[in-house]
Amino acid sequence: MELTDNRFVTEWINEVIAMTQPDETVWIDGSEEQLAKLRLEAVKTGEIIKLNEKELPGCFLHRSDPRDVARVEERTFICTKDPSGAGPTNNRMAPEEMYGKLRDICTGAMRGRTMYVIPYSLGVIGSEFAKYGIELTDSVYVVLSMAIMTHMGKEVYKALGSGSDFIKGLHTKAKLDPEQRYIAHFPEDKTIISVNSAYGGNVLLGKKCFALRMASVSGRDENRLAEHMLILEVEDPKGRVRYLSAAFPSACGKTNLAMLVPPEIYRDKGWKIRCVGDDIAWLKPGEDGRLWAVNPENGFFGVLPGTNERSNPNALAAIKKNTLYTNVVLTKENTVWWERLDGNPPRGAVNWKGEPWDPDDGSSGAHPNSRFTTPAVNCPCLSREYFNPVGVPISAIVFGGRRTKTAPLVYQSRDWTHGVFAGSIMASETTAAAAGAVGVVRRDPMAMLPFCGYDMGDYWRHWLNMGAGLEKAPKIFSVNWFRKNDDGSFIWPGFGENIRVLEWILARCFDEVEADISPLGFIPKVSDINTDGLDISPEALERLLSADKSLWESECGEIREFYSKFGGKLPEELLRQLEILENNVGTME
Ligand code: GTP
Ligand code: SPV
Ligand code: MN
Repeated sequence: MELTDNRFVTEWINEVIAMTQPDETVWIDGSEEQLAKLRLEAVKTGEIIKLNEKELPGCFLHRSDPRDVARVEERTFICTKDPSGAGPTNNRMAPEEMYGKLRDICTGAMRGRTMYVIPYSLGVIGSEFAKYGIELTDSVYVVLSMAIMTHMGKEVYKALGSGSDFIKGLHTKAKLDPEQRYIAHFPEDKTIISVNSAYGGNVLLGKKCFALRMASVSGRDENRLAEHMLILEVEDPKGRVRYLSAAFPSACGKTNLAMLVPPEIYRDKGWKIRCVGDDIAWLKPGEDGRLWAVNPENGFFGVLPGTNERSNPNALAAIKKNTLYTNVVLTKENTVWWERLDGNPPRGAVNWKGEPWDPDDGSSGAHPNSRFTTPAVNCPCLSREYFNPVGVPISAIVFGGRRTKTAPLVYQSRDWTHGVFAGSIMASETTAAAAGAVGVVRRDPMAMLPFCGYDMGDYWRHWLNMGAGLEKAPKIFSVNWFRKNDDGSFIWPGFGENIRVLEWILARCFDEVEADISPLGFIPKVSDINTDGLDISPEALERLLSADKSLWESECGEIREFYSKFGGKLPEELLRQLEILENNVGTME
């Protein structure tokens, strides 16, 4: 049954039906009855596997094609008429050319299949931040995932009314052919088309495609930002509640920081951390001159390997029910396992591909980018503000990445412009979240390299403008939890202990602590990072906070080279900041 007579919706759906030729069209209404029916059907076809109802109630396992396990940045395109619309860091194809390719792939692609019509909202339906989308897909996995990750259901049609202000999303698994895989964005047509994949960020079109790539483009015109950021609520022992947002590249610690459990000595003092978001933040200036943030999502699509009782007990508790697992080990008891969950890899289990698995043979059981999809309400530390449509006021913005040697544990930028510079020069080792080599350092400005939907130079200009319009702009910090000793071990304990750095960051935001001036910016006095209960010497902490002259000399060279790609789009202010950094590095010992 059709759920809307909005002709912008129905005409487009009819066009897609004519092209893809599904056997049947099912309108998703968001009801539990309909979802339960779809789960049953998907279990019958083998698309998902029902897990042990006693241990993991309402949970299912999904296995993706072994050649389809992560985002594909090489095959992700921004398709603008303007040849310079995508900038030097995105792949671009002219719209006609991409539409032509996609038409060939999509024609008849849904024959023998059902097409589902998914209405969803990013942000609470009807709220000021909210934006709407409709995804057409031939994948039940996508329907079940979108039901968890977005505010999904027929109420969206009511909010949309007879208007055309929604993002059209078309997804078909087609033949899952990696050579013909395209994740294509048409910002001028408010359209996303994704073909030949059935995995996560490639196909849940509300996530990276809409909430970041498309929303970053509209954000430029609407005085907003759409960022790859977590949002964290910190309550200190005095009962003061403050919010931070943090941008780390994929698989670099957002979910973990967003669900941080303070160590005992912090808990005893009364510190509390609550989660407002773990992956995406939409930000805009409030009337009070502060920057306000909401999380447009309704669930978590989080990395499983490394998730355990010590690293992220909140995530572990969240995924005990109503969770969709992708690409993990299935045990004899119909439960799941992944690397570093515990020290007891199961015997007689099957690996993420469904093959018999011997934990002693050196192969990994779960895929390194295996993930959970779980509703936000499952998270034990969810902030009460999670669903607040107005959002939360941000005191600090934190940038971070995986750097083995170069970046210090933490430093504060001198002002907003210097902070935008710090974001623009971010670099991080690549991870399994995207197809391609892992562990290679690349520049990933604001953790948005794969997600900024327009020219990154214009995006930096937009960041600078946003700050200029804020009377009480957040302070900007850079962190690195991933510095290593020469023996390859992490120096900083990370995870829950990261609160020690957050404490300093907040103290700086509210003028409660002095700092030292370093070539990079403000750094903590060693005695101002609380190390009580930690096995870390003042010398080691000093090393963590230090910056090496020769490493930063080559860093400056690489930044200059990276910046040169942007030509006239590079804001002058950032070039000035680079000159200051080069000068400062020259004075290092
Ligand atoms: P996306 O969902 O891909 O955007 O990633 P994310 O930024 O949310 O990453 P996540 O929190 O899932 O962390 C990914 C990996 O980083 C996991 O294997 C974690 O165990 C590891 N990790 C997270 N925080 C820390 C930390 O403080 N120290 C160390 N050493 N590892 C960490
Ligand atoms: C990321 O890669 O940053 C993710 C996972 O959060 S995905 O949704 O696949 O993009
Ligand atoms: Mn992400």
